[in-house]
Formats: sequence, structure tokens, C-alpha cells
Amino acid sequence: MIFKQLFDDATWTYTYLIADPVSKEALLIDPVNTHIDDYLALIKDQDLTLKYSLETHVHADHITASGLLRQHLGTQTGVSIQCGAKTADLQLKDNDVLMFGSEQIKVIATPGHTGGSLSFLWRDKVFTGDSLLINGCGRTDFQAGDTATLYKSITERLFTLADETVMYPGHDYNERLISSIGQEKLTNPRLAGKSLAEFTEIMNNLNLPMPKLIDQAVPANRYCGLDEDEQQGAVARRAATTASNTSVSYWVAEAKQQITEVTVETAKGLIASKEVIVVDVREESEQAAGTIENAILLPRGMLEFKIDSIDALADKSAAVLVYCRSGGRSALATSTLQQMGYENVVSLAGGYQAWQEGSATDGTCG
Ligand SMILES: N[C@@H](CCC(=O)N[C@@H](CS)C(=O)NCC(=O)O)C(=O)O
Ligand SMILES: [Fe+2]
Repeated sequence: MIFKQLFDDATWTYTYLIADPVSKEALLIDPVNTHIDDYLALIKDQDLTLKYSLETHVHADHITASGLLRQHLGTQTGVSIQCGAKTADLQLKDNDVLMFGSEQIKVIATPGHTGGSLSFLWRDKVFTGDSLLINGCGRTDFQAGDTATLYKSITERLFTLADETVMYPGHDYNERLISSIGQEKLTNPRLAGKSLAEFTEIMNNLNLPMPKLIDQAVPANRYCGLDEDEQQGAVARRAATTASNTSVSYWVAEAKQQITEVTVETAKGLIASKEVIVVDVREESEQAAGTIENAILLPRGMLEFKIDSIDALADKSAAVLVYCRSGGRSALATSTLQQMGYENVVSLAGGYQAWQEGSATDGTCG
């Protein structure tokens, strides 16, 4: 068998590569986006076909490489159906079995660390993600985590596997590599011989700081780790299998035919003339990246509902400049505004990304 335990030292994350040596079909568990080149090289070197990229959960501390692997290799991405990760190809459930070559890997639902946490059982090995860690377990204080649920998952699902089952965790913060179910039953300080009440007491007093990347990682991982443009591509690819006009990129392209896009330079001229109302159609959470001064926040999804309450936009002949992160959503919003009767509305090509790049070179960062 081909089996490798890979490590991301920035987040103490383990990634696992398993392959059937005969068919060369392979899978990765919990790949990290910053290692995409390593994975591609490894897969090429070993002449493997990466069939699946599986997540033990929607991670809060790093961004998955699964979407990138799908882009490069046509890999199917898999995550628990409980996670609401719409662009994942496989919406995994308890007891699902995936085949790679003549090998099989089985899904064990082990919620608790997150609502959609899974473990995977392959031969005598169990990949526990953050449900069960060596001498520890995943925290339960975010992403629909629940202490009693985790206790049940560990004691009723993982601890009922054979004692000899080798356990491979999702992280280890002390450079340990493996454990076993028997070992954890015997020595895990949070669980060995502990009642639910004792476990709850321990978990309620962990006092861990939030993962540094949580605000970026969780939303990105719901889309297989891809950003907005790539998500649109991913949604588009899935939608294309049903009907082309159900894809976001189709509608963005369509909208761009009907609107005027302006460059950063032109936009700056309009803003300097003070004759333009700037509308930011990104989500509130994206504003941390920065905003154009004096922009009105009107997320694309709320446009039609909120516009009437914005006095500055009461005059439909006013000049309006719309922007988003990279120019897709603003094209859609501009087209919507035109349909609503706005006569003088343009979209910023390349969005706030282009704005920042333009501003970085001319020293007027907004
Ligand atoms: N310090 C790390 C996060 C560490 C963390 O919270 N790890 C999670 C797994 S995603 C956990 O459950 N840790 C349990 C523990 O450390 O006991 C970071 O900022 O990324
Ligand atoms: Fe985690």
C-alpha cells in the first residue's frame, strides 16, 4: 500500500495520502492549501490518480486544498452533508463507503468538535480528524460544537472500534504521530474513565484562544477552500451539468454585456469629482479587507430589499459606481440597478482587488 502521513508545521495539521498500488487510485484526507504543489508533485511522482479529497470537518485553523485539487486533477471533494458545503461533490454520511481501486474507506460520523465532524476507517486505521486527538480531543466551543455529542461520538463510536485500531489524528501540537484506540481508552486524560459530567467540566475549562484564521478558513472551507472567483467557477461547473444558465459565471458574463465597466483610474476620477455615489456590494464580513472611502454598504443579496431605504440612491439619474471584491457581483448588481431604472451606473472592473493594486502603486490607498 501507499500510505503517507504529511504535516503542515504552520498549523500542526496532519494530511494523509492513501493509495491502492495496483489501480493507483488515491485519496487525501485533510489537505492544506499551502501544500498544493507538494501534493501535485507527490501524486505525479507516484503516478497516482487522486480520486477523492476528503475532509474530516470544515476546519477553522487552515484552508483546505480540496478545491484546488479538483481544479488541477478532477478530484472529487467530500465533506459531511451536515456542513452545508454546497460545492463539495460528495456530501458524506455515516456508514458511507468509498472505493479506491479494490480498497475501501468507511465514513464514521463523529460530530461534537464541529456539527459535521467525520472519522474515516480504512483497514486497521482510523483517521479521527479533531474528534479524537492523541491525549486530547477537539474543542467544542465553535461551529456547532457540542460537548455531550463529542463524548457520545468518542465513547460510542471510536472507543467501540478494536483496541488495536491505529489512530491517526487531525492535529498534534506535541509532534506525536500516532496512537491507538486501546491506548486512548487507557490514557487519554480527558476521556479515560471519565463520566460525561467530568468530561464536560474539563471541556468547559479549556480556555483556548480562537484559531487565528477562523474568520477566513471557515467560510472558505465551505467552498472547498476556494475564494469568490474560484467558488463561482466551482458552482458553475456543478451547475453546468444541469443547465448552463444556472451557473453564476454565466450570469456574470451576461451582465457584463449589458453594463459599463470602468477602470480604477476612471473610478478615481469620478470619486475626485465628488459626483458619484459609491456602492459596495460585498458582504459585511468582507469589509475587513478595507473599503473605498464613503462607500455605501449594500450587499448584493440585499440590494433589491434595502435600496428604497437609502436616501442617497433615491435619485435614479445620479451617477453610481458599484464595486465588489473582484468585479463579478458588482456587474450583476449594476445590471440589476439598470433594470430598476438607474440611468448612470457603472461597475468597477476587477473590484476592490484592482483598486488596492492601483492604489498600492500610486500611494493613495483607500
Ligand atoms: N492555536 C491554533 C488553534 C488550535 C485549536 O483551537 N485547535 C482545535 C482544532 S481545529 C482544537 O480543537 N484544539 C483542541 C486542543 O488544543 O485541546 C490556531 O490559532 O490555529
Ligand atoms: Fe478542527
